[in-house]
Amino acid sequence: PQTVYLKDYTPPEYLIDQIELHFELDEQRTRVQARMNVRRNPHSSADSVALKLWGEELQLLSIAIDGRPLQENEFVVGDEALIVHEAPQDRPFEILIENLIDPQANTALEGLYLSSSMLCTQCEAQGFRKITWFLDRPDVMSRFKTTLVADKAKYPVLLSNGNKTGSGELENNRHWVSWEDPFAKPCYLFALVAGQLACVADQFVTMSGRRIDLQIFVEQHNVDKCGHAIQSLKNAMRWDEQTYGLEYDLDLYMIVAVDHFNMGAMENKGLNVFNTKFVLARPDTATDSDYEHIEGVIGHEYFHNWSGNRVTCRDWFQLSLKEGFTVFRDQQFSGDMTSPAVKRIEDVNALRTRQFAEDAGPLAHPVRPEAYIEINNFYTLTVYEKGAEVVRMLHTLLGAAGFRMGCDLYFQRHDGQAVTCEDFVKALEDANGVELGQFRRWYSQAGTPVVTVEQDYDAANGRLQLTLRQSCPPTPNQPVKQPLHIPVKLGLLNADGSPATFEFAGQPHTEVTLDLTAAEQSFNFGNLAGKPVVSLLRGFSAPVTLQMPRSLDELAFLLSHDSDTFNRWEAGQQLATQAIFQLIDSIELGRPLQLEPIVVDAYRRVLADAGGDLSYQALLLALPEESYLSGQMPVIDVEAVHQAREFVKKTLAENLAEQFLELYRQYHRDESGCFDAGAVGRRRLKNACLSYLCKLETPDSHRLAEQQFRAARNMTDQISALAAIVNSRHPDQDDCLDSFYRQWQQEALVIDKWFTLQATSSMPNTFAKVQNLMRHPAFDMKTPNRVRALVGAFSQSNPLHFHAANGEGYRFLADRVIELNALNPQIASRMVSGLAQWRRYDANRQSLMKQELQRIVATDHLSKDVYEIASKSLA
Ligand code: HT7
Ligand code: ZN
Repeated sequence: PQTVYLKDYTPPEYLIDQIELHFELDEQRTRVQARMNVRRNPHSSADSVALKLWGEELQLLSIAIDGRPLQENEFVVGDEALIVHEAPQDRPFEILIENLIDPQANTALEGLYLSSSMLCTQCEAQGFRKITWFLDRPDVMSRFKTTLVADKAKYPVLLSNGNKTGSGELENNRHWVSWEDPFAKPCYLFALVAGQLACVADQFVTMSGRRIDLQIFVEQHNVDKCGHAIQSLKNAMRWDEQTYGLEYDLDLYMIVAVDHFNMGAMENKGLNVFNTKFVLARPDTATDSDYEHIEGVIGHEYFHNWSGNRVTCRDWFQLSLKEGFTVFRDQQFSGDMTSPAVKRIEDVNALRTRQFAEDAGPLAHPVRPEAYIEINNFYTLTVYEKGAEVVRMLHTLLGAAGFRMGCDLYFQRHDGQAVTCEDFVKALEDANGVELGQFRRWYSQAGTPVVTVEQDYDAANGRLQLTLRQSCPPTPNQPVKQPLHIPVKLGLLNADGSPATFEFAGQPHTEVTLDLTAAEQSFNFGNLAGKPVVSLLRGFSAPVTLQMPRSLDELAFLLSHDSDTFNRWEAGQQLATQAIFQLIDSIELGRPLQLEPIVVDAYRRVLADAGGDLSYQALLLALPEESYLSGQMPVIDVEAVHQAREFVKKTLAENLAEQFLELYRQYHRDESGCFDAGAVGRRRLKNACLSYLCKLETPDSHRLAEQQFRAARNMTDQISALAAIVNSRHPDQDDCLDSFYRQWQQEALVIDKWFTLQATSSMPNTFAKVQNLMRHPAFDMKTPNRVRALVGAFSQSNPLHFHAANGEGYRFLADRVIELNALNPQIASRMVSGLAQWRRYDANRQSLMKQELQRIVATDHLSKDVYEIASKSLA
């Protein structure tokens, strides 16, 4: 397969100013007519007279230029494109193409496909070429007019981008609806939907007083699960006005929820298509976290209307321009809607466990990649989450007001254009009169930098010197790294835990942001009354690994006193991490296990501090995840990590059983349907206590979990109790799982949870259960949510069983990847990631994982998607 390089970018040779699309919709034979106004691009210096239009899996019916049908020798149709040998050069011209497509055969879910009984499209990144031949690249922006014709009974609702301009009846029970989008857009933002859909409607009045119709389309049985999504949309619209001064631009905003979707949602102009998972919620079917994710994803897609749609990407290497920026915006939004402290910790936790692993492995790439075989493989944690961290650092360096001025200039300067990450940074520079030259390296350099710290305290003069050193390990094709511009937020604590005031650069401060730009740099802080405790990288001000040796005492002190909520949590994580690593050493040396009393005391204090934000308190109680701990080991030992972490959890439960039970009782009440921060926090804290208590494996703790499971009237309490049951030796485990299945068998999203709970259980026999679940009538390889719930959850969130030393987990995953490759290459390639980190394990596992990757690469008819990930993993 061919590699595409950023360095080879050239402007398009032709432009398409307008396209009129006419669809005769049918499940197996949809007829597409595309009438395009084409002209030579005055900014292209190419001199070929040929016109190449991308298209795949299409059946051509006719092609004409300016009304004249083309002869067979005037064009050629290949697997990937249609080439007109000589297109008119001296004038704009019209091409009319007619073709057929088969939505029912489309299991890859890109282009036009059938989801349940609904027809819908997914065009990002390059799905439009599966609809008709076109200049399918984001820097070709066209105005779209779309007419949909379909059977009225099967497809009473016919939607596309923009505003509805007409509709009517036809013979044979058919009807038509036409749509026009006044904003020029790249074809990846095109969408159509047809189906028997119910509409939940509302309105929003913008800051300038315009009334916008909001419509969510779902299957009839889901109408009662749209309230939260519509409220989230209104919250997002208001927030973007207040925070960025950005107003919605059409009169109508539509969201359609579909069962079959490769990702979370898609920001098509005026017509978002969503995975049902990120729309539907009712207190008894969705957890508090589901409610938060829905609000976040609804916000994310809405924010794309400016950061992505009005200002779009010049080419796909610039993907983070829209995705990194929009993730940053959705993170800000979610923080403002819930708790900024909790949201920040959750985001950093995900980044460090998952993106850091990507950045340290064979698939590492810069936020702005330089080469790809299949662009769908670059919708990665690096482009999205690290990209958001890069934007966050710009926000930190410029301050909130400076960042806003930069964004204003960016949107004003580039409205209606397809631009680059460079254009974004330049707008921020120009608006603030600053120079961000070195900062740009964050876009081009892969890998997670490591920052080390050396402290030198001069007691006689009350001065502290910190020497910071940065380095970055080699990544594929980047053996040597340049120093980055790293903002490091710092505060100092007095011996009594209060914030210290100190002198830095001649001024008194309680907090500063240091600009670390050199490989090694020293910073001096004066006017100190005594030796302070340093709180560094506050708020996780840069996506780096901070190596700062600390004693358990110092960590316990910071856990009690740091005024920075992120660093307080981080101190607790490091305390637990150090304790777990001591135990891993003992396991490997065959010594008895013992938990340091200081750790128990620290958690006792966390339990006692019941004031304030209970969601935050629950996070303080959560031990670092196994995957995060594994990421810190030179050679991952999955069994030792699991055993040591379980030991800590059980020991804390034994020593603090009374406190856990007391807090559980204090906050155990039925507040189903209530989603304010207080109720959510009470549920989180109570369920964290239950999870500890169940480690006791006593009849009392089993009873507590089962009572909560059976009495719960909200999904958070029900699934938390079931998780505690499934991860313990509870005698009624199977009965609870069966009764949950019977209760929820009509609710696909709840059944996904049922699959995931079983796939992620740490109990023995899990692999056999997973194999049985593959044969369950509710399992379906053509439904991405199901595949993620079972195969994805097992291979990515059950390290203990997936990495079984006999290789059965690896073989299982490779078999699934090979099956999926023929059905849905995007989903197949995402599943390969379970094997990509093979170099991190012992020799036996390395060889077993490699063998499976080699088997995948040797498969006939391998998709570009899977080939790229599997072959790069082996390289
Ligand atoms: N911009 C959207 C990306 C997306 C996508 C990409 C490839 C294949 C399928 C897809 N579905 C959605 C989602 C987003 O980031 O908002
Ligand atoms: Zn996005």
